[in-house]
Amino acid sequence: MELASSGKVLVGILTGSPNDLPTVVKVRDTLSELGIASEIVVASAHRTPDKVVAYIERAHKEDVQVLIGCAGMAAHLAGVIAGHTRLPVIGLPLSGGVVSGLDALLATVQMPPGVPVATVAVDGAKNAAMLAARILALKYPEIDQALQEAAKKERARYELSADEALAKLSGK
Ligand code: C2R
Repeated sequence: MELASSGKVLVGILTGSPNDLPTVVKVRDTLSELGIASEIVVASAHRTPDKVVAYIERAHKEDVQVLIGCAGMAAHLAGVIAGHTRLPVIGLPLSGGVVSGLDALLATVQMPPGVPVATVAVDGAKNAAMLAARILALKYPEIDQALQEAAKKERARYELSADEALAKLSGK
């Protein structure tokens, strides 16, 4: 059985601008916490369309399993990726611009029937990673295990009393 922990890149993250990286790096960090190797490539469907297509071709050859397209404003990147692959594509709309990400949200989510992009919240880097992990968990039992551990940790935060949680927040 193939192991996710072999270090092979399973998730390809494309983002439309180097300026997006402070948010997009959180996708990689969350995946890494779950033991999932990923790579970030800066490529734009508008500015460097050939680079987007070349990356998707490489991702197919290298057996990358999930692609994430991150972009702000007129965010066509995730949709263009979805048009070039049958891999699952997650769209991460980014804030910025005159309407704070609403433009990117609509451009990413409103795909024509037959070309789905699973769109997460504006700047929802963590959920983009968690959704990729849930897809991968169907194939890799150790990712399913990591997701169960993460959910256990999350629940533990809710078992603290309000005073304990306040003390934790103030670093006591
Ligand atoms: P700059 O800050 O580089 O001018 O980019 C980027 O994701 C970024 O949020 C401004 C915004 O334009 C976005 N962008 C897209 C695409 N390429 C770049 N929406 C695309 O291909 O969809």
